[in-house]
Amino acid sequence: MTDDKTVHAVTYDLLRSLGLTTVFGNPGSTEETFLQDFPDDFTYVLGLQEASVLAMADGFAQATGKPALVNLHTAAGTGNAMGSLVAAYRANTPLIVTAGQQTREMSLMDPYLNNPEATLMPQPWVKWAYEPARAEDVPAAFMRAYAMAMQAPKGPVFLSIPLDDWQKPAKGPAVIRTVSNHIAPDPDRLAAFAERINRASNPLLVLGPEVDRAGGWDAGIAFAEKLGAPVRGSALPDRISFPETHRLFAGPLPMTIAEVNQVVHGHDLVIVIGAQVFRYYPYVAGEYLPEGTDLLQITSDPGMAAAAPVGDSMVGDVRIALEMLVDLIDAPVGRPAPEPLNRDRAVRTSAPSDPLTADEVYATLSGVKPDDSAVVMESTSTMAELEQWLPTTQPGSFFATGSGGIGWGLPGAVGIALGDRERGVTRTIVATIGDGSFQYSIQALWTAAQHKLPIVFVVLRNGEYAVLKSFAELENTPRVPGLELPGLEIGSLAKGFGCHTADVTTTDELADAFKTALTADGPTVIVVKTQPQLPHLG
Ligand SMILES: Cc1ncc(C[n+]2csc(CCOP(=O)(O)OP(=O)(O)O)c2C)c(N)n1
Ligand SMILES: [Mg+2]
Repeated sequence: MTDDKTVHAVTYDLLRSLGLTTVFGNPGSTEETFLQDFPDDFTYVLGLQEASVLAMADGFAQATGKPALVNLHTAAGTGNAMGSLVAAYRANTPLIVTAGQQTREMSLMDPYLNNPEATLMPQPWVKWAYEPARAEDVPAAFMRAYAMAMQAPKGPVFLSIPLDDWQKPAKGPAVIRTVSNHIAPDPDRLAAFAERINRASNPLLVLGPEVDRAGGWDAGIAFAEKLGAPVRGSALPDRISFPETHRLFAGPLPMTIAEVNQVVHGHDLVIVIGAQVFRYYPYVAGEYLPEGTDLLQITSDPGMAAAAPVGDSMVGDVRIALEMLVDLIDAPVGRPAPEPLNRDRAVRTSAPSDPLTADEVYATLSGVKPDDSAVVMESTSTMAELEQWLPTTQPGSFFATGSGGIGWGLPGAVGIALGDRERGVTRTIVATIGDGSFQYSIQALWTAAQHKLPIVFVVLRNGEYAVLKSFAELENTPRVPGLELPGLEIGSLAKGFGCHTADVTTTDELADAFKTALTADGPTVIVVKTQPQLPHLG
């Protein structure tokens, strides 16, 4: 069969069939051959720096639950995107990341803009990196990339494409294939796990980020309610998977080996579903589990199953596992209901502080935030206050960096808002971000303004990297330089990118500015002056 279509035409046909019609990018000369004659049914979302481009695509993919396509400028653009790529990899976000490459004709001479090691560069933060051996292989390479990105554990993949490939003749139409995206757990092992769960007298359930990502929110609730056990979330969650106002919710797990040990003490079984065992951060030594506590883990990620230092693991899709398990466990008789979580919401009779505390900021937001709005969190020293005042109650409504790298929240919020628009959902995104974290990918504000996205950024202007001061105490490292942030006019920056802005210092001003932002046509950046405070780390 002959076909005179180009690689360009065949690849766009394939992308269209796969639903990959939104391209997040920042263009260069090595990408223009891909972008030429950009079809009307495709959308190009321009980001002004690649850290933003990639994190916006991540947010978009997370909101839509589908993979997203990214186009970067050869080595330099890939380099700028790397930090965001780490976050996408850690959050298991399926992304097809492409970068232009210099002309094959000149490759041997290492011309200007060439990336001689294009497939090494994004490693190890992609599941697969490939530069097609021949131009004709480009469409099939995209198909393979898509299949790789979507198989569990999902994640980013990378294609480097020489700029002269696009106009070459294709070898016929693209082959469109499907692969499994959800793998059920081994039924025998699941039955054995169920038996151990049924034998437990005082189990603790941990539902991690993977549950929400897998669409397992309702299955998690059904399982927890039948089990009648307290439910903890992961420490430092990138997604929240269980209603934090539910009577069984017992709070997130702490961040250290020693404290997790204390929290699980007295439980004869910890059932960890969709989470790492465990997400530790500061090193505070201890035993992983107390004497007499057993652990079961279910995750779709074989690497995470292998990495757990204790307990027995099973690999499989966590939504499927929860739905199968609920029928295999017995409702216990006479298990006492767990103590309801004490939310320490002090009733304030005195005037608010000056500057405001984080507690006062979130308390104020809790009075004005719409119930159906989503939260993007990147205010590193105020996580506990956020959880107190703005608990997550719905699926797909809490997002944070998957890697611990800051600079994800701002562009992530932009991508989530774009993803909501794509799937026909109207809701406000409330992005609470530290004055330090706000700077890393700040140019995503421009994309938010251009697309008139319904985002309210609340920037906590405490004038420093507060959490790092806590770390300096914990690590006993006095006189660390570089922790102060004077002289940043964040409102002016946001205005320069085309956002509405407000600078506030009181709770009334904050509430008013927030209400105005809810009716604004486009994003608003509210900068609220706050007191630095030292969070508890471990
Ligand atoms: C890309 C990246 N660079 C540096 C860090 C180290 N880091 C962690 S928290 C933090 C400070 C964040 O400050 P801010 O957003 O103002 O929040 P605060 O702690 O003041 O609440 C820094 C620099 C990081 N996590 N990621
Ligand atoms: Mg700060």
